[in-house]
Amino acid sequence: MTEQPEVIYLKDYQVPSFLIDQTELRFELESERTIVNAKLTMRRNPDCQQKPQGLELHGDKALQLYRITLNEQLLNESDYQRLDEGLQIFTVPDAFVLETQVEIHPDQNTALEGLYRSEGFYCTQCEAEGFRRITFYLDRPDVMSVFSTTIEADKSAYPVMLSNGNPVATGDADNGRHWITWEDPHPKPAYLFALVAGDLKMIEDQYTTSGGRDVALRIYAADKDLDKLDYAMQSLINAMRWDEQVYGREYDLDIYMIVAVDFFNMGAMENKGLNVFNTSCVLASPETTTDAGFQRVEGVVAHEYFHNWSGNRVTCRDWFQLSLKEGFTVFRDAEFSADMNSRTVKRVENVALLRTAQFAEDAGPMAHPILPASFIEISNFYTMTIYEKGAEVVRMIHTLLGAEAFRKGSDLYFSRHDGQAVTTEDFVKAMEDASGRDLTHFRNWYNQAGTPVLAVSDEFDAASQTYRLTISQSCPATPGQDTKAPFHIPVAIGLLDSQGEDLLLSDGEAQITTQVTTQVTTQILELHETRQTFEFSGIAERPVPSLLRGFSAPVKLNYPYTRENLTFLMSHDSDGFNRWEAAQKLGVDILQSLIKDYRNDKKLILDKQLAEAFKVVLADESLDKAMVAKVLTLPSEAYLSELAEEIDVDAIHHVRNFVRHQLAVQLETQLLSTYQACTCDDTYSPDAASIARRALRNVCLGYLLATEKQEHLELALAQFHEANNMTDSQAALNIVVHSGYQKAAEVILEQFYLRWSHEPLVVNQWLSVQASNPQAGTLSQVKALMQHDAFNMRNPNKVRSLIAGFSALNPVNFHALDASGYMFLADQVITLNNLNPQIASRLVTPLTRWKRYNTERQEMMKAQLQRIMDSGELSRDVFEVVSKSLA
Ligand code: 0A1
Ligand code: ZN
Repeated sequence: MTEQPEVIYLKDYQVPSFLIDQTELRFELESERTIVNAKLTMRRNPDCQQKPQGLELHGDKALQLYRITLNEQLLNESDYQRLDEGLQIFTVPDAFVLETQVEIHPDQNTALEGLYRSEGFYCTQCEAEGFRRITFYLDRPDVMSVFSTTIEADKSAYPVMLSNGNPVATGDADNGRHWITWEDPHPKPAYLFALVAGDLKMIEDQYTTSGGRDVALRIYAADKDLDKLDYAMQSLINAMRWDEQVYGREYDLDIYMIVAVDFFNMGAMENKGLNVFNTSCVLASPETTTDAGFQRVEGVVAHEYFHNWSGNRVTCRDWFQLSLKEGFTVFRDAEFSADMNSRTVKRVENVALLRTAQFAEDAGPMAHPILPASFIEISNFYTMTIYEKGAEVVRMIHTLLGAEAFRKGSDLYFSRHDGQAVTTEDFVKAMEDASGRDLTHFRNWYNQAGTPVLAVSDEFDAASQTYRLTISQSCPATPGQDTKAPFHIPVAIGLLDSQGEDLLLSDGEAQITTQVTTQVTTQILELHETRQTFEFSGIAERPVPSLLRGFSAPVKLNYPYTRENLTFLMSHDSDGFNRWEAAQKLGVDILQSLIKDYRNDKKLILDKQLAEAFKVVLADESLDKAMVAKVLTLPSEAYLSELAEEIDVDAIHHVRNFVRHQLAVQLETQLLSTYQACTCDDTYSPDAASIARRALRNVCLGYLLATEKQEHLELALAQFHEANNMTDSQAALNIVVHSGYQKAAEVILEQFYLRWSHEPLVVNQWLSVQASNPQAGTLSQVKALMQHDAFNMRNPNKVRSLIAGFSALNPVNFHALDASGYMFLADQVITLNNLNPQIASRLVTPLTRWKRYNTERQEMMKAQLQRIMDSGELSRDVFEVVSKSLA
């Protein structure tokens, strides 16, 4: 905690002065304290020009230092000094062994960084800079060391003791204690270190890699959760196979372990050979987990597994390079999920997330390029930009190079940099070298923040049968970057004739590489300039353009589509993503004009086109039900807010509800018959077809309740009571509660809690259904729930469910004009600033977006940011976000 924290700049990067070849750790876990002995075999870094006399190690203030020896000589206080956040030893030789002994207090660690306790278990979280809370070290990713870890603890309370690598020795000690030594042969940075100890149970399976290595797969959890681990295991095996098939990557140790813990700041962590997971990303059972939950488990298990290559074998030189591992790994896990499920549905979900959360971040005070130039607290940079936009940038390279050259590029990247800590530049260079493509201009994506905006216009010349598309690009200013150079943007397009058939286009790329003109239906236009015109010849009639197919670049695209164009594309576009996109655009267009009417006190009348288009979609049994569900879902309030010049929360909420009501009334018969057609009492399975059926059924149920007819409430209540799976019962609960049937809501909320109070993850859903309720009175309910047994301010999952559930997912209540929502959030941020800075700084996000609202709300939001600022000593995490928001 500090008043004016230091800003760290990428331009100041220097190689480390010392290296650590070997790290030997010994943990003595005791009830009140833990003793950590560290033996570091160190030497000067030959690549470092400077030859400092002394050595500086990172180390948290809270480390209680007992002793230091250098080459077995005990140092005394004149040989070293404690620094604000480290330790300086005044003189060291060129090569030496340094031993330290410190005491730490995992029980008191509420920040959940370093070694801490989660319920009965000890566990660690070292990324990004948690290792320095365990011992003095060179806690930076470019210092890679071989680790050996010995853990000693009480045998009955901590029968299982895990660390990275392989167990090499174990034995009993005095006083009912035991010990184990683990050795990890792969040099790794400290952020990939992990330790777990507790009364854990596990399931085990086995995988033989394509190269013939037998790998034991173990997933550990509390005894009561042992029955919820099978899906994660199957997902892990699928991910291992997929990475061999698609990227040629094999696993490299004899054991792969995953441990589920209740208290965790993020989703999961890719520690070498010993992933630590938030229970929310590993436990899955039909009774307790929704379809979205199952898919999250599959995606996160794969994500952490894929990090073994993209992150662990090849890691980051410094934390500015975070997107090197995260962007690439998100791209890899998204492609895996697309291959395991429906590719189009996965893409639609990703893009919806990107366009709401990431675009908003890129337009806000914390906007940063995927390769940031500076930070105060690196934990604040585990962002949608680093992860999701980073993945989009890798996806664009894939699009530009094609699958084959991209694979050559990734092979080259992995072989060239195996065992190294590298930069995003190294990644792009490998892609260039393997493919022969020049990505010089493309590199702007790494250094420039902001979402580019494309304006597209077209003209058709019937006489010469020529069609021209003119695309202009611009990018709004972001903090510290007033002007932007143009980006290199791949725009995938198709042209539809009046029958809805794709026209054949010549593929420019193929022409260049093979001198043969191939005909394709989707062409990648490469935009480099601020304004470029692309010409298509041999076009007999004016086509309807299908633009940015598959969302080929993370941009906003404007083209003056008529509503007729959009309904035409909804039913004819051969690109599944763009069929959905056409529906979204139609919805946005209609909603935006109604929002304008509402703000001008005009009577709201819904254009018939939307109901007609939805009717066609509902009637078409050939369509994928998951896509029907997506198409029928109106653009979210978050997306409408993102698109608005000034966000009018109440107008958006009111108008969206009005449209839902109108659609529900007009399509009631079709919705009801689709609902019934999708009803079946099979045993639960999280396969794509079953998920699709449930998704469509629950979208229909949501609309039916919007009719406000009692009979449909009965339908929802019946579904709630009869469901054999959490997806259907939670959907019914959510719909009833959010539709304002207060009495019925109270009854089923109570029943739900009584049934599930022993399942923390289900209770979290119960909290968030209530927190996100748009009905009046929610804030008092949220405040009451903070006193409930179900809530615990020290558990990030509870905080996310209840507090973020309110502030981030309940715009009408959070933005109440009496500022009550803003004051509530500021109070919680101030409390959490002391308990868990990472969670506090994430929580503050909705307040940071104050510029997007009218002046009245702006003033109230700023006042609460200022109150946080003035509330006392702020953590670096909260200081950075709040000060940048007020700047
Ligand atoms: N590297 C992990 C995410 C992660 C990041 C930071 C953490 O603590 C500050 C924890 C986990 C991943 O990408 O899955
Ligand atoms: Zn990751």
